[in-house]
Amino acid sequence: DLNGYVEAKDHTLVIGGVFPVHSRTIPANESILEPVSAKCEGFNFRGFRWLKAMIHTLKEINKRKDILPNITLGYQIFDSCYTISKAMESALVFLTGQEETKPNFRNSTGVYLAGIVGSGGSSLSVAASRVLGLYYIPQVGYASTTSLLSDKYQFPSYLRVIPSDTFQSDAMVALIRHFKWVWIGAIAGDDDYGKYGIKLFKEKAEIANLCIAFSETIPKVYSNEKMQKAVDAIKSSTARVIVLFASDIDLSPFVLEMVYHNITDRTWIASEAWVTSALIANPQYFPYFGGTIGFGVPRADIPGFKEFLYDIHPSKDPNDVLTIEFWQTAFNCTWPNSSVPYNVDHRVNMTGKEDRLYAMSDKFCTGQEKLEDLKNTYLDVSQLRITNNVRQAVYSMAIALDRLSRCEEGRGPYIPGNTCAYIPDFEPWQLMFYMKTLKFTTQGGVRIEIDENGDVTGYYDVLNWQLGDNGDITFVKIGEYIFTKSKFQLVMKENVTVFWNTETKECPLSVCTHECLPGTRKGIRQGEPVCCFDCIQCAEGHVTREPGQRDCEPCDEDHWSNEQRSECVLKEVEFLSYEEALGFTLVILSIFGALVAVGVIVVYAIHRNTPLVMANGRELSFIIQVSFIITLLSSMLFIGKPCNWSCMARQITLALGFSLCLSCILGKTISLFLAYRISKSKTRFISMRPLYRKIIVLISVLIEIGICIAYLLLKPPRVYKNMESQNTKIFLECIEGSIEFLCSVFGFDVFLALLCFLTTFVARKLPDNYYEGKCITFGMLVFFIVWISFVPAYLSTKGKFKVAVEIFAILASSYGLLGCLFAPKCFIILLRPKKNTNETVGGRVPTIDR
Ligand code: TCR
Repeated sequence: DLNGYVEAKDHTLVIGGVFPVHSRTIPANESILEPVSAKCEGFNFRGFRWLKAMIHTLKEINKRKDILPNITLGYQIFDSCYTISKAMESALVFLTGQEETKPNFRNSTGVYLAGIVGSGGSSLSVAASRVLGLYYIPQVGYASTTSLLSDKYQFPSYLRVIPSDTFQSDAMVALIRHFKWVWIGAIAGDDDYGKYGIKLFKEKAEIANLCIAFSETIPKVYSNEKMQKAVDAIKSSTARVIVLFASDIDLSPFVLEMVYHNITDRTWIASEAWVTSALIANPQYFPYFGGTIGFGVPRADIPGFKEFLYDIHPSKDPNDVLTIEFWQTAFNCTWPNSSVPYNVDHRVNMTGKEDRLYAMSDKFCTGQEKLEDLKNTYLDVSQLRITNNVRQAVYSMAIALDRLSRCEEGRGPYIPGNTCAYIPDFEPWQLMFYMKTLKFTTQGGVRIEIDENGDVTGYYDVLNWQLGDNGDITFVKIGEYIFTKSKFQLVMKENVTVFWNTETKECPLSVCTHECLPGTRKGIRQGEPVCCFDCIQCAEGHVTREPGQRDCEPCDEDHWSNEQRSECVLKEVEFLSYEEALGFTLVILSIFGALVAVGVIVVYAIHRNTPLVMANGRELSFIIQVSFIITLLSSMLFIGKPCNWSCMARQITLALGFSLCLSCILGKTISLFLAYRISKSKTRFISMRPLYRKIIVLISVLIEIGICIAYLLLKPPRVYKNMESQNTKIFLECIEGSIEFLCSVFGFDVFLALLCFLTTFVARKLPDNYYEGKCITFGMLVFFIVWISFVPAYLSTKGKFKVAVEIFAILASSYGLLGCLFAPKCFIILLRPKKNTNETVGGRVPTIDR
């Protein structure tokens, strides 16, 4: 069913041609049917033009008399559909001349062919499978693991009993993550196995956030230049862990290279193809490859196999060339009268030049050599891994054949008519049906289930290369990677020690840059892999607690970052406390002031009947002293840790203290003022009734109390944690609650003060012997000056100093008033008692209090 053109009749020779006239084949639907040549789609004009050009040229040549005069050229041209299988098919048609979907199944042995086990390496299986797939001839692989072969569109008849490399790359990533490596080198063999294997690994590593430091291939045909490229990459990279995806045969020149360049201190992650290879696991290479970790398919014991292997001798069959060669190589001798050359090595050596070594051993084999004395991979049955796979591949084919042979007519799988196939005359695609769904349990109890992609699942042994007691490399099982349909899991054994080929004999660290310490975060480097980064210190107020974090987290509002930015620490809470010098001094000052006021009271009480005291108004003076004590002591409420009640108390007591004090002074000044007015009008002195003065005091205090109560009830002041003004500290302060209320509370005091000032100012010239008016005027001035200068000072300070300024103003104004009002009087009472007599007082000045 190949599309194409033929013109062969009456021609002497035919030239074949294959052109991509179509771009692809149409995938066949369900394929237990007979194999058919795939149909194509996507007509490709360019390819068609190429085809036409060929025909045209041939015709032209046939017409010409100067080229091939008596010979005409025909042609047979096929459409490759741009597909390998189609191209293979046409190639086969060219060769066999059989344009059919069934080739000659009776093969060269003359017996029917059931299927094929094999092609070890992936590239080989791929090539073979392309042809075998055309006819659905079952092919069971035992070692080809490339993921490519899972594609049933390209390789419809390929099945295997070894898991695909998809699982292995998963396992490698899991292993790398287990040991916390992130910076990984990748080296691949230059074939389908290596290239697809490393590709899968890189894809999965990327998903797992690992970084590939470099990715190189080992050339299949020795090339010094290509090899050096890989060696240089390994040498110059900081990656200590390198994944090596290649078959052991391709690997051996690379191993020599490592030895030559003395590259040690690397941990190799081995792919399945070389992890247990005797070629590489040579004690000689242990300094370079010791500690290698890799994945091996499970090993098994095959009963009777060892005996079978030992049953070999060249004398059994003189035509068995392979046995003779085995014998010659193993015992380093020449078998008499045989044509088998001894020790032929066409290997390309390290210089890149090929040299052939023909070396006939002059020693003849006797046939008496003992296999028992031989230390040879052939006889080593301790690592039967792939060997066991071969066995399973053969078994699976046999079991499928067995199932086929048990088919009951009329109940068979083939449509139409539910027919069966019969041994020996069946067609391979009929066996394919049984192979595709094959599930069986081996003698060893291992379950094998071939899935729709021809793949199996299972588990890998995680092996570590260690030096055994006898100086050989042993593969110590350090864990298992289990992968079934439901589970993908790396289980490391706990009680085995892993050998590390590092200087410290500890697990290596494979990173591009070391993890960022707490307090710093990762900063990306433009254009470099994510594993290479800078560590940037967090900004103030931001921290990273664990190493290696990507972002700094902000501390919450009560906390701030410490010096290293590794932790949020509680912010320092600041307030004016009793313990510190400033607070303590202020307390002393206020107590001292209160004591002074008490002292004045005592002095007044002792001298209560002296004219001066009496003229001053005894009750009012007493109340004023009490109010001084209140205001002075109220300043202590400003010190210490503020809380809601102290915030309320401090403003209220202060305001009330002042209003009491000022209203008493007002009582005095109003009397003076009235006295002054009366003296001006030249009428008789009358003094204001003391009762009125008390009423004034009472009213103003009541008003103040009213405002205070409203303030407390409606919008009381409360504590506030001020975090805005400084980052590292919390200021515990009181906020007013309502600035309007606060202003009215103190506004009323100011109002009283103003009244006092005005009334005394007017009456200051009144001649009284104790300069009462002048004293009060002066005291009020001090009061104003203190509070006016308080405002800017208060507004420009912060935190506890704000409170200190306020206390200072309270103390200063109280001291000022106390001093101005009572110091001169106490001076007279105590030191100039002569002045404090009736005659000096009497007659001239009105006594205001009686
Ligand atoms: N898959 C490899 C070949 C291979 C091999 C082996 C060769 C595997 N394991 C063991 C020799 C010994 C795994 C491939 O090419 O697919």
